Amino acid sequence: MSKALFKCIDGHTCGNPVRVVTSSIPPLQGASMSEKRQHFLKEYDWIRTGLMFEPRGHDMMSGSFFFEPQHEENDLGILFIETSGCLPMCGHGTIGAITIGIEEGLIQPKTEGEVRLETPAGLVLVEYAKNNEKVKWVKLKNVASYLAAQDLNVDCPELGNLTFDVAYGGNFYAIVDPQTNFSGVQDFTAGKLIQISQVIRDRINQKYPNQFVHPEDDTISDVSHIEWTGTPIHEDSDGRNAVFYGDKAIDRSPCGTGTSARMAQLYSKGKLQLGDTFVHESFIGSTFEGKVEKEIEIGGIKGIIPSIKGWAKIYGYNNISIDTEDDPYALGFQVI
Ligand code: PYC
Repeated sequence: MSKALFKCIDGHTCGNPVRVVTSSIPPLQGASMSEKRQHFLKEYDWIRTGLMFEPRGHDMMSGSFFFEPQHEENDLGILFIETSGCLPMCGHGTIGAITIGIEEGLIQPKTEGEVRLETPAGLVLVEYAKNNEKVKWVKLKNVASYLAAQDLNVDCPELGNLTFDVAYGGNFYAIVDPQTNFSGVQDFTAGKLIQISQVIRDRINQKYPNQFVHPEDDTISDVSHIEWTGTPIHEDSDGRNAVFYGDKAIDRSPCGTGTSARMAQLYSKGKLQLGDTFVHESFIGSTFEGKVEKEIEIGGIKGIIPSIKGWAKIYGYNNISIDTEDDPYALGFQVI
């Protein structure tokens, strides 16, 4: 490899970036998207860092590649690439990638209005609606989501002792609700939340080693995201969150896997019921509509299938090169 060229379609889902890479797709091996994810991380991670990190990306950058499905009844496989690695599942990434894929003719679903999507975290059933050539909304029925642990605690710089729950919604989230030492996201800047999240994520994983492991796929483990909650901006929202991910990012969207984890937590605590909707606000005030679709059991734990509905917009077409011979920053860098 000296100069690799990647055609990309750029967009955003409720404010958070999505970059679908449509050329130079790596020839991944594996019998599932989870196995392909492992192959990518071993052999092709330079593509992720080159396209997601600065100078071609930024702290929040997030993208994906499409693959042929493993099972013929499905429409598509997807691999998420992010500043944080390759997430097993990404909700805003799915809404953005489906919007881009349908509007640009990259996806031809077997049934109009539905996409059966193989993700590394499992099968995700997607619905979408169009208005002429534009996708109006995308709704995904996410993977099984559940409350993994509750009432844990961590010593947080500046704030002191914090109590939190851990829930899974495609990634493991430490969810910090308002309490004596944390009044809620409405009273914090994104910069401050990033600063303290960087420290407590490490402390949580050190204090609770091997405690958060997916019951059906042990390649999915540990708290990767911190979800801070608080008072919504709009009166018709049910909740607001700021999700910290990667090394320096606060999600600009309400976070699909974070909203799924939040609904699983609230369901388990009796604060949401089967069929309830949950309008979740991001740090910038954009919203996803969540719904508790189904109750399920996973690894002996009661959980839910949540759905997440949101919108995305395309804003650009990019031909990006990664020149490892000539560019000292070919593989990208982060300023933390
Ligand atoms: O929407 O699931 C999501 C997500 C994960 C990280 C950023 N967004």
